[in-house]
Amino acid sequence: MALEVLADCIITGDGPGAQIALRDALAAGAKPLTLLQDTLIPAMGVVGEKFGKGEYFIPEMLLAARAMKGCMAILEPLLVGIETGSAGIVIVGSVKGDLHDIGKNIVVMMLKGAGFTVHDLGVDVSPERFVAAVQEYHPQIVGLSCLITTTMPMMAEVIHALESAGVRDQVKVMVGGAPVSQEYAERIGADAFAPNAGVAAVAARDLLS
Ligand code: B1M
Repeated sequence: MALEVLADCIITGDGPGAQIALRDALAAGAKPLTLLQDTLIPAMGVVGEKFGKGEYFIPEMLLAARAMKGCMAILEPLLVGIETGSAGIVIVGSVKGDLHDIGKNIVVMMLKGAGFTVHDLGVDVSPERFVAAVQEYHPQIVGLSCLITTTMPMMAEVIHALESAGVRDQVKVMVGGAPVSQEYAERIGADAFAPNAGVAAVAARDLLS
């Protein structure tokens, strides 16, 4: 019941209600990762469907996103745990032109939970900023997130910028986001594709093994 209320609060953009339902579910013994994967993420999918059908507009999407972020703030300390950041260094960002960050933030959480030190560059990150961050943080992995088909080519632009700056062979590039596929990742010369945050953490470890 609490789970239905939680999903409904996300879909209707009721942030305070979502946080109460989430805390109730946690108190009843629900696992943080299960709540994220089985309730919160699918609820955002419903929001997307409603937007796609013309039932929701930007304000409803923003309210749902805010409710989701409130819940993620509660879950983050539970998911990240006490790993020390010894697995490697990753920089992550949503590519230029893309303001979606919920999925990217979940990837950041899961990478931290898997022991990586993560530098989150935020959203609308230009290829030049990715290059500068490689030079500043010396990561082993560059993570690119993209949610809209029109910003997908920006992933290839980032890889091109890394090549032009002479740092492409110093890093592995991992790409993800709803419109991205394994085939697209291979086409643009990325080293890994992850369809979700859980796979992203495993793929990051695989890239460095
Ligand atoms: Co936007 N939006 N949006 N939106 N939005 C989508 C993506 C859309 C599919 C909705 C739809 O039409 N049904 C559609 C894109 C269509 C397309 O590309 N063809 C769309 C559109 C069109 C737009 C605007 C253009 C709308 C407009 O202005 N007319 C606009 C674009 C703004 C911009 O970026 N320049 C826009 C704006 C917004 C809001 C700002 C209102 C808000 C974002 C708020 C925010 O993120 N802070 C928003 C939202 C909320 C959505 C939907 C509803 C939900 C996205 C989300 O958070 N999903 C979305 C519909 C949908 O996804 N079904 C939609 C939940 C999240 C957990 O999943 O992000 O896929 P996801 O992340 C997953 C995986 O993809 C993967 O792991 C994550 C967790 O498991 N993953 C990675 C993600 N990044 C990864 C990186 C990795 C590895 C895995 O390695 C580095």
